[in-house]
Amino acid sequence: MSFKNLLKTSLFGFPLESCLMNASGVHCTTETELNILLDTNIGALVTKSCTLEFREGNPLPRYADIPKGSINSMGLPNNGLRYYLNFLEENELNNNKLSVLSIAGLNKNENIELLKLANTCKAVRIIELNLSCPNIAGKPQTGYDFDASNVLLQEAFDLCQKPIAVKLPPYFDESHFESMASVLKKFPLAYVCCVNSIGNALWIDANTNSTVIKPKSGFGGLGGMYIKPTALANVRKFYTLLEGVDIVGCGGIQHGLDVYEHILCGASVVQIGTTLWQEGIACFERIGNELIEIMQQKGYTDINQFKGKLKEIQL
Ligand code: RRO
Repeated sequence: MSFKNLLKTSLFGFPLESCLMNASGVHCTTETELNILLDTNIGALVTKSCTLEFREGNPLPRYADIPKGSINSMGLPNNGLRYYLNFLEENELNNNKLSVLSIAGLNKNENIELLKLANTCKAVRIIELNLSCPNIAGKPQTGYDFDASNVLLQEAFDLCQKPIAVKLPPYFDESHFESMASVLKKFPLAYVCCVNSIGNALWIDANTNSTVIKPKSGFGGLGGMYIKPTALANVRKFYTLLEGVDIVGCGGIQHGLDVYEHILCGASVVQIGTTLWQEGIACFERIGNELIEIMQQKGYTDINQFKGKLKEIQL
């Protein structure tokens, strides 16, 4: 057996060669970037969240590396739905990866239009509905409004026969985990991805007394190591509250050990954002090998042997 087999998993019944994939927004906006991902040792890929039409996004600089992560206020720059449907159609038959379409309408009506169009495209296998873009001035994140999430999901499942997944913002309060879980339980979701960046963070450069990104007065989504504990808590909470639903972990994955911890909390697959941005596609091979080494040390031959098996400390 090849060691690579250790990374095998499945997502909504789709068998995947690896539990690693990109996070939407990183290395997936252009066809060139997406084609490179197709040639990479990952199990699935997801396209940049899209709107109906091309969007330029927010003014530059809108992304900054910071000591243990990143801050961004990209503002949903994307090439429009048709572009990503074309990519999926062109690659429908010639790849062995699950390609996921991410959508992020600026309002409910746009999300409904996106879903209607995606529903008619044979090449769309899973739609990741982004309920958590933190970077559009004046547009609150749908995932923080439980009633609006419920209404949107109800309409989405009424009109769309394709499998639908959600990308959630991070939650920080017990009651919010429960409120969102009670909404999500009503729908046969393909997966739940926890978490998007922590919105509206502010990183400053004290040398210049200024913000490090320009749009939204320097406020943006925080990613990287800063958010791993929050991401793990969200993965764990939704794994336990939504029994049987696949959880995709995202947040703070830099090493194989971070993937191991996400899986221990219940993730079936993990998405890598900041590290992919900073290191490029080589991160998948490195992180995969690090995870294999941990699994071998612990005697695991399959991620299902430790998935969700986090224990409470015993004194
Ligand atoms: O494009 C963005 O500003 C963005 C999006 Br859509 C998202 O979902 N998460 C993020 O950190 N940035």
